[in-house]
Amino acid sequence: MIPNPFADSALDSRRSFLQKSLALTGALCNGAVIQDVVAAAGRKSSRPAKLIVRQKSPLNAEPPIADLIESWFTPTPEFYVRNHGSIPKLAEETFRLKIEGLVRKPLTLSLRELTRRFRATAAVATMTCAGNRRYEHSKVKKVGGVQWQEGAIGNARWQGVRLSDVLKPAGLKPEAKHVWFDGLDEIDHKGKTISFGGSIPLAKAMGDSKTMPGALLCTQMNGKPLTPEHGAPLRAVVPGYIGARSVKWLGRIVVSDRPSPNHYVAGAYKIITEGVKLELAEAGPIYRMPLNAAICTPAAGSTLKAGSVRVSGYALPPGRPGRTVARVELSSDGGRTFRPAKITSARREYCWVLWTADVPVSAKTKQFIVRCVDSAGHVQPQTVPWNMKGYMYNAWHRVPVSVR
Ligand SMILES: Nc1nc2c(c(=O)[nH]1)N[C@H]1C(S)=C(S)[C@@H](COP(=O)(O)O)O[C@H]1N2
Ligand SMILES: [Mo]
Repeated sequence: MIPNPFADSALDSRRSFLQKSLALTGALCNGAVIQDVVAAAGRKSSRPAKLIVRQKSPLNAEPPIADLIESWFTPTPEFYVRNHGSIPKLAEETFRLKIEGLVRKPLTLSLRELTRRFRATAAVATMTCAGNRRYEHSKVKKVGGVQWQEGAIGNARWQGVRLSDVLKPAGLKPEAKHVWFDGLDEIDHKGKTISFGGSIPLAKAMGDSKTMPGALLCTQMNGKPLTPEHGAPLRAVVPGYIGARSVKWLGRIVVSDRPSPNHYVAGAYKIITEGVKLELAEAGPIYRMPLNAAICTPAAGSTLKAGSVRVSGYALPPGRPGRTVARVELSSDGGRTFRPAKITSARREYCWVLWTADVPVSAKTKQFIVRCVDSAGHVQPQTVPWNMKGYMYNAWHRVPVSVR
């Protein structure tokens, strides 16, 4: 049995999260770390975290969005959980990571070997599910899968080792082009038991940006060992890519000349509209997360007083190297005019920003709309085409309100 992480006192776990984070500040003389910890400590409320369970088994849950934007770092108890199967309980002592495929020297590493042999690395990155905001696709025509609202997203400090450092001693063969990740969870799929797999191009695995270390093999999240539901004892974290590529309970890495044949690479996480075999064969896997933004307060359906209203939310840059969020804009007149919001957090590659805007409202105001623009001038789309699996919904986010 896995203890329910949401049942115990989240307040205590938040306290110890902050204590551990502060201990970490003492240990590392790194300006970025100190700033991040200050940002985490600046969290406004100590309300116990409660995730909204969208599915009990397998467990799929997202935080209420008003809580989500209380801090730039998402405390682990408030971080969405996305599982395709049961949460495996893996003993640290017997856990082994295998590295095979197009390598000169296949490796089998214990957790100890992994963390002792390779240099410790940390990165802050936002994780988001390709199905975040999926329920909006369902408004057009019902799509399958967990009906996520805007909460299948979170920002965390991930600690572990660089995948590139681990691949070096294994010795890459010249044909190597892709890296597969295999999870140790067991998933019922059409009467068979399969594992959850991911796949990323080798160039992404080795590092694609000036500021980020490429893919990580993580043992910690927010300064504490990974919890079972977030992949303990080891998970991949691929900054900038959809969450599905950050395989939890990582047991095997395979270097290959092609993407993984695992169902979650070859058969799911593709943009399709008909679901026929040819369409699936033609569509490539989704890798990067899309430019996106959402209003988190006020809640949809709120009744507001005429005057000025504080609107707040998050915005996410697309998962391309070097891209950040340049502007966030709000409209209260149905999208005719937009005003800039104030970005209140750090702006980093592969990380969300938090923002607020004071917006004048009158009896005529029917909704707020947010859209954002990235540092290359790309504007979040007004609408997006429907797709069968409800992936990558990133149209302007509209929140209906009434004003008295
Ligand atoms: N082994 C395994 N890894 C997995 C999954 C899974 O079901 N099994 N879900 C993936 C998906 S779709 C997402 S969005 C992220 C979510 O990570 P989290 O639950 O830590 O938020 O994990 C990914 N890694
Ligand atoms: Mo996901």
